[in-house]
Amino acid sequence: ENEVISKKLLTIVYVVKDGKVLLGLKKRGFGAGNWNGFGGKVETGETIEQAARRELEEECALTVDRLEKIGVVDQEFVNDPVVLEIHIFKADNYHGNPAESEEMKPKWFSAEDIPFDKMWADDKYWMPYLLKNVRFYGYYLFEGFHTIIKQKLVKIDDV
Ligand code: 6OG
Repeated sequence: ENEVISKKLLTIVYVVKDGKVLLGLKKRGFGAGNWNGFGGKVETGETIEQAARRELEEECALTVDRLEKIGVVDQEFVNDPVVLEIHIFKADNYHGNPAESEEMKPKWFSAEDIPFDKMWADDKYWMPYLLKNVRFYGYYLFEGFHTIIKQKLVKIDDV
């Protein structure tokens, strides 16, 4: 019997400059109260990278020249047929000043001070890869919003 699933495409952008990572405190919606990169859903008619740039600008008013695709994470929740396919980008450059939006309150963190206890539980596993420019694929099955019950993380040549 075939299992019916639906995939949702999402983006996140991490701006990393002078050894610091820009994160935003999510003020509402999915993952509210967590620190995260800037991103959201890919809309019909746009590419994944266009969505990443749009969400970055909407959520913290920054634009970037170069955006590097660094990882993909599939996230599933127990008893939920929806798979979130999250495309993770890194930028080493930006224009503008990080500004608070309705969705996110931005703040720079040094690599040693990344607040993993207030982030999605998988981020601590792959963030070291992102910081070292190692491309990766991750799979995380969540029970609720905090507990990972199955996981996989591999380095890959291309994303
Ligand atoms: P909206 O529905 O608010 O977009 N997201 C995750 N981010 C990280 N770092 N780890 C996760 O664990 C995540 N699961 C989802 C993707 C939701 C935002 O939340 C991100 C989007 O940027 C697997 O538009």
